[in-house]
Amino acid sequence: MNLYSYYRSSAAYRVRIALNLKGLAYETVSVHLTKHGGHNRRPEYQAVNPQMRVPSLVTDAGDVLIQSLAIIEYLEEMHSEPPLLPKEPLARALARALAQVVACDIHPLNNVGPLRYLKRELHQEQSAIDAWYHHWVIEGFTALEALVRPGPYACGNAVTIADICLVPQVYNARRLKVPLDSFPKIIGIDAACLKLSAFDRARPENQPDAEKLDDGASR
Ligand SMILES: N[C@@H](CCC(=O)N[C@@H](CS)C(=O)NCC(=O)O)C(=O)O
Repeated sequence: MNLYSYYRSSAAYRVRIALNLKGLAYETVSVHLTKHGGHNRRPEYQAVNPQMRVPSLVTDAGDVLIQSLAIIEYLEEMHSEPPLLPKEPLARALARALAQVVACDIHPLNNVGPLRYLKRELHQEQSAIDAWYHHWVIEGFTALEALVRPGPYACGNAVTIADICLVPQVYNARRLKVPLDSFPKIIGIDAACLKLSAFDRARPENQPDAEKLDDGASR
């Protein structure tokens, strides 16, 4: 399989974790999101994913999947072990809900496109954009801190899709210097997950396209 990814993309980071947890081999195809206005905007990538975002996963049969949560659910349906969703329906709903707090409510507001729009079209100062970023992370994390189960993971003693979404969002929050002292449970879950090789290998700094530069331009 080929994963169109960018080392710092938290949506791609989610899929890397899921692939690693499932023990599925894949090749990284790097799509730089900031160089030359974003290589994701090139026609060759638009032909892969008309939405021009990462991640996209191309299966061995050549099928293209987009949207990290849809890709993760596809992997779950094709490769049941280890499960990324609890068996019991209420617990499954909670795992999906926690994942969606990150993927549907925090991340879209702090994504590359909206932040660029605030800067370039609405002419906001960087300090206002940073305040916006911090606000939505803190609001979402406050809810998650109340919702997570006694650890070590977000839904108890097994890793789920909730952890897969949470860890990349914590990475982004740290990179953008959001104060996390009020979220001890989230910090504990992040630390427990990062002890697992599947999470560690998916970290941005462990990707083939990792860069040292941090221009704050891509989330
Ligand atoms: N909801 C999508 C979000 C994908 C997404 O927005 N990816 C960002 C990077 S984290 C991206 O490719 N942005 C490029 C752009 O907006 O130009 C998912 O979960 O896959």
